[in-house]
Amino acid sequence: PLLVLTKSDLASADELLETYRTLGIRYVVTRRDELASGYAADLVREYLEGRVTAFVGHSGVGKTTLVNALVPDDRRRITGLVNAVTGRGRHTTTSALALPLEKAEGWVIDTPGIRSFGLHHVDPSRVILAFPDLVPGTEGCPRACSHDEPDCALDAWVAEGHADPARLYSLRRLLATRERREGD
Ligand SMILES: Nc1nc2c(ncn2[C@@H]2O[C@H](COP(=O)(O)OP(=O)(O)OP(=O)(O)O)[C@@H](O)[C@H]2O)c(=O)[nH]1
Ligand SMILES: [Mg+2]
Repeated sequence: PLLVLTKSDLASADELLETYRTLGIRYVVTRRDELASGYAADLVREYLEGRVTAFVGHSGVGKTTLVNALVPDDRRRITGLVNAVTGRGRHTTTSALALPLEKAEGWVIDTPGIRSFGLHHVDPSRVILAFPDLVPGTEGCPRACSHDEPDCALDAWVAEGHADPARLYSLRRLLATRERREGD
C-alpha cells in the first residue's frame, strides 16, 4: 500500500501521518499547487511505475484529480466539488476505470468513493492476520481465542511494550464491529 495524503494546502498532514508512523507504510503528501505544476504527479508516479494501482478513499478526497494528473489529457475524468458545509464529496465517480499512466509503464484505476466499510465477509479468526505486528503476541492465547476476551494474551504482551497499544485497540475495534454486524 501507498498512503497518499491529499489537500495538504488546506491542513497539515502531520497528525494523520503520526497514526500510521509505527506501521512504516510508504506515503506521499500532495497539495493543490503541486498538482498544477505536475510535481505531485512526478512524486506519485515513481511508486506506480510498472504496477496496476487502484486509488481508494472517501468521496471528495481527490482521487480523480490525482488520476487526471497522471494520465494523458484526453483520458481525463470528471471531478466534483465537495459540499461547502460538510467538506464531503458528492460521489462524482460512479464506476471504476483503469487508465494508462503517462510517462511510465503501468495503470491506475480510479474508483468511486467508499460509502461504507464492512467486514461481514471476513472470518473473524482471520482479522488478526492483518496485524502481523501483533501475531507473535498470540502465542500464549487459549485455543480459538477471539482476541477480544479476558484470557487473550495480547493484553499482557502489549503491556510489556512489544507493540503499540493503539494497534491492539484498533484490532479490537474491528473485531467489535464484526460482532455487532453478526447481531444485526
Ligand atoms: N484544496 C485542494 N483541493 C483539492 C486537491 N485535490 C483535489 N481537490 C479538490 O477536491 C474536490 C474533489 O476532487 P475529486 O478528484 O473529484 O474527488 P474524488 O476522490 O475523485 O471523489 P469521488 O469521485 O466522489 O469519490 C475537487 O473540487 C478538487 O478540485 C488538493 O490537493 N487541494
Ligand atoms: Mg472521483
